[in-house]
Amino acid sequence: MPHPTTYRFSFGPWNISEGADPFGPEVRPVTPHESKFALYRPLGFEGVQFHDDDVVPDLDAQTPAQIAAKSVAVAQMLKNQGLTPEFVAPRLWFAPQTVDGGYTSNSAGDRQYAWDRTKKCLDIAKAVGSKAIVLWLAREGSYIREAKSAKLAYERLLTAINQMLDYDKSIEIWIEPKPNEPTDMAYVPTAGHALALAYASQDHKRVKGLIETAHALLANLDPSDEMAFCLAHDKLGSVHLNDQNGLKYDQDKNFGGANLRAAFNQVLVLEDGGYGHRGEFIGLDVKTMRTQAGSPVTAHLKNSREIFLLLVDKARSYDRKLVQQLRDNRDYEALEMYTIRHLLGAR
Ligand code: 3MF
Ligand code: MG
Repeated sequence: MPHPTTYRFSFGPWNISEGADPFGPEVRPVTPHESKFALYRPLGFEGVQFHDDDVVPDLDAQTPAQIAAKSVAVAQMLKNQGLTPEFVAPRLWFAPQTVDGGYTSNSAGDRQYAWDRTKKCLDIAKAVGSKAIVLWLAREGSYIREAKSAKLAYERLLTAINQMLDYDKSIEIWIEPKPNEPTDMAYVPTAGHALALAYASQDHKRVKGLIETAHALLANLDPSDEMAFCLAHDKLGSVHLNDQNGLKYDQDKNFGGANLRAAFNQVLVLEDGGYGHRGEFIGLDVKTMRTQAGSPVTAHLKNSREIFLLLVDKARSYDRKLVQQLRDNRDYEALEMYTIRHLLGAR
């Protein structure tokens, strides 16, 4: 038996939020980024996930020298706090140039903006010492089918990925698939699409997937299978564990909060797939409930981490011999009952 993995946890500063939603404003005062970083270690987290402008605010208005200086300052702050930058993601969904997508926009000017912004993101990743960037392809899709050529869009995505691999010869690119929201239909909705792009690229070893529970569920897929698919290709760069109650808006609920058994199966796949042995992070992408009092609210992060660790205990005490025997006997009724009893702690 290999040593049990000691998991390392990460989250992004956006996970400590003020509670605004499309129907109402903030309900808590803003917590400045600088004070968020001090919260990581005490909560049991050591990895920080960034958007490019979480590192360098107002990025589009900064000169290269300003970008470099700010990145160095953030790298130093991380060092002082004992934190590791897990990834940096180009925010390609906020600027006026990304209203109809970046890499797949019909406008050559917008595509140029997307590439310029991506280069800044790659520079920032290098400067803060992050080994990966994440592509959550928020607006690379369409609201109506006739709006874009999907074939051309896939070709443009591949070209953009190859340009990134070329621009930075050591960076890894982790694609975070999501089937919809904000677009009606996204071009990279599943792990299968992400890995197909990876294999088509000029250096596939550096292109991987980041699987988010809620995004897989929005695609009506099982998140543990999406993770297993990436693991089978040695291409699970990271995870965004959370939960989702059915096919509705992206909820980012606490891990296991909607479906404990599905959460257990994700933990089982990560455990059995050797995830984390090379320092991969257990990333959480969870949103605090708008109803929660206090500021800053961090209970959802602490709780999701604890739920994960409780499920690791369940995964480690899951009787593999019995499971094998029940599989051999093809007695899935008994296997299901054993699993439920195990999860409920029933004797
Ligand atoms: C959107 C997401 C995003 C991404 C983040 C980093 C706000 O549904 O999940 O979180 O995870 O942009 O890629
Ligand atoms: Mg996410």
